[in-house]
Amino acid sequence: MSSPYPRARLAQARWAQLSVEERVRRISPAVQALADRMDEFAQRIHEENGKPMMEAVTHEIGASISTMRWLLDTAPRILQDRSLSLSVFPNRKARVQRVPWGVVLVIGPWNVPLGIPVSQVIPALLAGNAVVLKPSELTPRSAGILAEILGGCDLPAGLFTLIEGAGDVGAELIAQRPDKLMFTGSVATGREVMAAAARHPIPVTLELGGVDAMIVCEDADLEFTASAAAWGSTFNGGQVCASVERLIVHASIRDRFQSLLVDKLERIDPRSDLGHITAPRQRQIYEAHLADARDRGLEIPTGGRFLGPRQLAPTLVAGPGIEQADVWQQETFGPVVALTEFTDDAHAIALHNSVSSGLTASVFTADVARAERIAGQLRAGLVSINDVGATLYGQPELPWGGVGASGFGRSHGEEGLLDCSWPRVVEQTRVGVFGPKRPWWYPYDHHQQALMAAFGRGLAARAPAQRLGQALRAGRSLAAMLSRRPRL
Ligand code: TXE
Repeated sequence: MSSPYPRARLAQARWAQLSVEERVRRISPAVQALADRMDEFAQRIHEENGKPMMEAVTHEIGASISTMRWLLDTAPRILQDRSLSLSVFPNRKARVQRVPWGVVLVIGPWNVPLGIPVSQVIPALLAGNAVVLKPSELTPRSAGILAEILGGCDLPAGLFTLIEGAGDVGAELIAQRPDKLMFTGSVATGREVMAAAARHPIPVTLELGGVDAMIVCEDADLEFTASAAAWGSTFNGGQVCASVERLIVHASIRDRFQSLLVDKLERIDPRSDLGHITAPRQRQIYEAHLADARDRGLEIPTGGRFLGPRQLAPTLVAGPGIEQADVWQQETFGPVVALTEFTDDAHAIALHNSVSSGLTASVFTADVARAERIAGQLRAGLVSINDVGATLYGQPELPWGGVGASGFGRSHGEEGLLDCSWPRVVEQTRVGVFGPKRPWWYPYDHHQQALMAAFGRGLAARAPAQRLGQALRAGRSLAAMLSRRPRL
């Protein structure tokens, strides 16, 4: 494979010279292009990925439009130079500039084949980078929408390149040494990608999914919460990084909640509502997790069977010991949800934090203060009170990403945009402010040391009198230094 990077680097050198406002102006037509061809693009994603049209319109096109709109509106503010006043050197001027990485490699997944690349490619371009996108081999046509809408923009040739291929192509593109890597996919591949990037090293952002949990308190609106759980665990056929995979339900309402949920899961229409399996290999993961649950003697109150080659019936798994089962510990990435009960809030928090990943979480209760207390102790990148965390993916201001096995770094929000560049500090001062040399340069002597000691103590002191005392000591030492020390 010939490397796309030399061309990308030439384009990037020109692109980085433009102001952020000019980059915004040039990328802006892509938003309208996406909106104009919404139905056609949604149809393409629906056919290739298997998600319902409603989800293609909302989670792919709609979320992409909201993300792009916000980025275009706010990038000039977020990426502008930031002036700093300095506490140690108040006489100096400093500012932080955002410098593009150069060429950013984005390796995309198949579950949100347009929305996820948009949230990484567009901020990377706005920050002044060139981008090479390697979409999933299962959904190249959906990711190709991005190439089409950017194709109508006035961008230097080679600034954005889409390279199709499987994992070997992704590995080769890492070996060819981009300047920054954004990866979305499985934990196993994330580890490989990070190890390959470490050789150079290339900075990485990893979004590796999760086994996200919903905590249902005894005072929650159970009808509403069961509907949230049914949707949150099954939309896009459950192939969502922030899908609700675990339910932690207060013991006093567990039976009622479970029967409401079973009823709602059974009423999901597989023809119009339930997404199809996109990656055929997912079927083996579903089968393995269900076999593990059966081996452990867990109950499967509904589902647990395939409706065809590409659909698993919405499935609930419950019973004692579920916290050790695969459905609890690992991402099933299908329409499967595991349920257990809690007795008090500390128990719910411990159950939530009993897994190695933490992308999103939710707490359903009428008591917002209680939910805030719980949220403050959950190990997750985003906690929603009374909604499913996945909903917030379409809210572009909110940084998106996880902790632990869910990866690190963020897309979306200021954090996501800043992750597309590195900070360069430019600082300036004048020559000869305190004599011919800086007071801390050679040669060292006891006056200089006394000056630095007084300065340190002055910084530590809170009382004005103490500060003044140290300032006087520092002044005396400085005067002694300037008068006695031979010049170097
Ligand atoms: O993803 P892979 P898979 C999780 C989910 C799912 C599991 C398996 O749990 O069940 O991953 O999915 C490219 N070097 N998520 O196997 O392999 C590959 O071509 C460089 C979570 O399909 O991680 C594709 O473009 N690149 C999730 C991308 O990596 C490599 C989204 C993802 O593929 C590579 C999808 C290599 N060595 C799956 N090997 C989320 N976080 O939302 C593969 N790729």
